[in-house]
Amino acid sequence: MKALEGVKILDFTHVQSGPTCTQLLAWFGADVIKVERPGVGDATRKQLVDVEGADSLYFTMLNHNKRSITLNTKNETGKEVLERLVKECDVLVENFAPGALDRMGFGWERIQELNPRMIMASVKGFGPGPYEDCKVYENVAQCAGGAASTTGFLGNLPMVTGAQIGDSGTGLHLALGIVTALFQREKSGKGQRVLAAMQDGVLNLCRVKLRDQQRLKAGPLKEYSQYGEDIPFGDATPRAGNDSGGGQPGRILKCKGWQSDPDAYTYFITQAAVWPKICDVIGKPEWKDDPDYATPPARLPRLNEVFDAIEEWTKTKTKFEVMDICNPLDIPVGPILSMQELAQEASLRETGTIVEVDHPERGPYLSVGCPIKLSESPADVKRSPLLGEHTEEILTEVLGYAGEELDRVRSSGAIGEVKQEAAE
Ligand code: CAO
Repeated sequence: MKALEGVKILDFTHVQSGPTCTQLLAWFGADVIKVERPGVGDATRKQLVDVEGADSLYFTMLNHNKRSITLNTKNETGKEVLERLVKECDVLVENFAPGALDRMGFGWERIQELNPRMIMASVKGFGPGPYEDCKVYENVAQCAGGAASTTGFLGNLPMVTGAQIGDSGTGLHLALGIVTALFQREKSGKGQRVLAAMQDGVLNLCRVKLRDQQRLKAGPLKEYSQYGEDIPFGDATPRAGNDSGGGQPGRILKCKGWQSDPDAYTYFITQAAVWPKICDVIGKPEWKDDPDYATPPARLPRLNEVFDAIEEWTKTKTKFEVMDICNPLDIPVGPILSMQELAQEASLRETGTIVEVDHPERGPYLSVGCPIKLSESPADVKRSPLLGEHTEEILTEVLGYAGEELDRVRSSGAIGEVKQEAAE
């Protein structure tokens, strides 16, 4: 038995933010029914195509363990099928542009009329306010949520990160909102609206930068490298390069091979508790008792010098040797791992964090499995559905269409072309 077994999700999501949310719910055992436009489907099916004629990795890696029904929700019969889906499901998840569901005739009031227990969950770019009608993609959210202004190096352009904190990050927030609303429904018997705005999600993940914004009033941010470099602070939290975000200074340092390998680096944290061990490892035992280096406040104006000395040592070791030497001493370090290295990492394969999935159109491919492990509800990753693969099955088994009524839906144009293999 899976944690969310019995929960039916009407999945109206597309692209990345919404699909990451419903994929998580599917991994926890929910029955996720993805509604897609006949003949077209989620636009990502045909974006960044690497195998001609096959669903893209963009799509397959975000839509595991779901069922797909094709349905034109602007067609009268399509609307009728959608109404039955709304009555049958527990949660409707959507990330359409603002207003699209209302234009379709399925705004919150109509949904409540059809099913008062329905939880209606939405990703939008912005919450209520001046930008609520805007369409938003990942990098717009990173910029509007405070990530870009605080990422990158001082004096250089704002920078977006590779981690999809706007899309996948908001999907995660929405998933938490949905299971919380389901929990509340157990007691109240009522559905509710759940909104995760991408700007809010990114800002939540940038919480420490709003902390620093307020600390600026009390003087310069001493753990930022620019403090030791005598560069004055302005009015807003600055970009901090690779400085660590907390009270234990850290940097990315070169390791052996850095001249030719773009990822031959380690992250090195000068945690106060292990400072004496760091001094011994890097061959600076005299720093242990030197008042200029012995305490964290004394080191703050000298971080460049400190990290230069550590880097002289890390440059003589590979990033894995740094890990092997520092770990037993409790010195927190971490190798910069490339996607190539992560894809081959045996321990990630063993835990199911990296999985190989087979797909009828494209053959085997790698994906990231469920990153949250439940001991009583393990997630087994199943391939994403082909467009409309489960249309017949959902019409008949979930919605109970049969006989003439089923024929009427089939011939209405609402579900598009009926694929023979799907019908069988
Ligand atoms: N049958 C009939 N029509 C359908 C349909 C179906 N099964 N599914 C979708 N449609 C229609 C919608 O009703 C909408 O029609 P109208 O514009 O006439 O109301 C239309 O398809 C397009 O939907 P959309 O506006 O959501 O899609 P888009 O490609 O224009 O915009 C995006 C994409 C992502 C910018 C927008 O959906 C958005 O801002 N979403 C919220 C924020 C978000 O999630 N962004 C992250 C996306 S991942 O980077």
